[in-house]
Amino acid sequence: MTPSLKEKYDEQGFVAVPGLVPPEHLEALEAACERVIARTRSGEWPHRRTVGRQFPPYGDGDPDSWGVQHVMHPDLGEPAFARWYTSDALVHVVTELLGCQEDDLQMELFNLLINPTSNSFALRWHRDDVRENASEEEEREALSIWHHGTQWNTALRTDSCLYVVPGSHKTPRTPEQRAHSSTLDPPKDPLAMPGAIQVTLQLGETVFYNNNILHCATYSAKEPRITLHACMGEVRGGSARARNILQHGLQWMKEARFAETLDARGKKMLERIVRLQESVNGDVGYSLDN
Ligand SMILES: O=C(O)CCC(=O)C(=O)O
Repeated sequence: MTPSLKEKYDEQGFVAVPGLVPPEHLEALEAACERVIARTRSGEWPHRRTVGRQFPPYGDGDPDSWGVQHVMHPDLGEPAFARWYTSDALVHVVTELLGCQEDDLQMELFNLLINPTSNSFALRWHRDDVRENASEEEEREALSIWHHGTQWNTALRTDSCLYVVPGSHKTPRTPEQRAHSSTLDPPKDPLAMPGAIQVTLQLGETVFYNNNILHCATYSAKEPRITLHACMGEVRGGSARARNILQHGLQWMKEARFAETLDARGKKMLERIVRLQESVNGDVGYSLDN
């Protein structure tokens, strides 16, 4: 019997799905991406992933960027992003992967991954919410917690930047894998990591992944990258998702003018993340060090 999407996702820690950018969304997304990338590269849009900084806080140290943060922010005035984030096709796959109902979904991050223009860049091997110096036991315990969320990359240009180790969302690193991932430096050859594969996405293809899968990425200044990078969770995740999501700074989502840009489904998803933000006391800190 062919395994379902969810079975593949649960087993491998990732699954690729074609066709989640229907023609009625593609043109508007392409145009919106072009505008926000230009605003980021010109320095006008301050929320960006800076070359030289792998994880939040990204700071402002380098004029070159490898990502545009918060593409649904009302200051960007680009409704195409939220329209797609709340679209039927996407929401149906996410509910299937999470095993939840639409009424459980919470709005989370929506960013854009782009190629730097002057310097190639890479992210080290990491799990998004487990530090690389965690002991085997700490790693085992962290991976046993189901975070009730999924992250995805959707390519608007052919994209071969991401590398993952299939199945590693469930198991601590072997001593050899630990040796390849215990420094803060990006790998010279990602495929030297035991078990690693390169993920290639064609236009419109999406890879959903558990963000605690062991993964890294390389960004060439010569290859155009325009990849929608987002995540969605469900309310059962509660505080287990808080640091991972709120470390990116989502206070702007509480502004009434943001809710006004959303349809009825989006407004309900927004209410759920605002509730999570309000339930968290104090600073959530950061998952990983730069
Ligand atoms: O560039 C990518 O595809 C992966 C990005 C990533 O690993 C991250 O944001 O933690």
